[in-house]
Amino acid sequence: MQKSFVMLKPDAVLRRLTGKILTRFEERGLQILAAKMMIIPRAQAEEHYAEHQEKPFFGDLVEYITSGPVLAMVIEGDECISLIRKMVGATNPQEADLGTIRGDFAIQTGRNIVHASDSPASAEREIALFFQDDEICKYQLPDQELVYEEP
Ligand code: IDP
Repeated sequence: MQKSFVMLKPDAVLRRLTGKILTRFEERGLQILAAKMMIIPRAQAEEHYAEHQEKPFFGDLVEYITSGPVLAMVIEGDECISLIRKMVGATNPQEADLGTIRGDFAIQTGRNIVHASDSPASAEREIALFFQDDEICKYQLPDQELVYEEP
């Protein structure tokens, strides 16, 4: 089982899309281990996006991500990092396939409504940046043998 850090950005929250997006992850069979609404402190946003520090859009990105509440989550499932990236779609919503979250709900890169870890290393780093260990719930879903061949 793999864990991914997924965050519904302020535009998703303010557009009241959180329920619709969460439903997609749940209906896929994924398990939500942690979820919290928060306004990200500036320093934490800068750390989260540290790899983009030198990019021209870095300032706007930090403004955007700290502009309102986000829903930060830890989601678990088999190979879920790449699976969730596929569900999220391309960074630029204009290039995102229909049926993906960005392809269905967003138009511009700077307002692309959702973040999802792109590798096991970033998932580990991002989860640690947003959650304490005791905020991540350990529990068994009752339908795992229906979702997985070998739960
Ligand atoms: P990702 O979110 O699909 O992993 P990254 O390249 O890691 O994409 O970029 C992080 C975030 O930075 C994007 O989701 C988007 O919000 C923002 N971003 C990336 N490129 C641009 C850009 O060219 N203009 C404005 N914002 C951008």
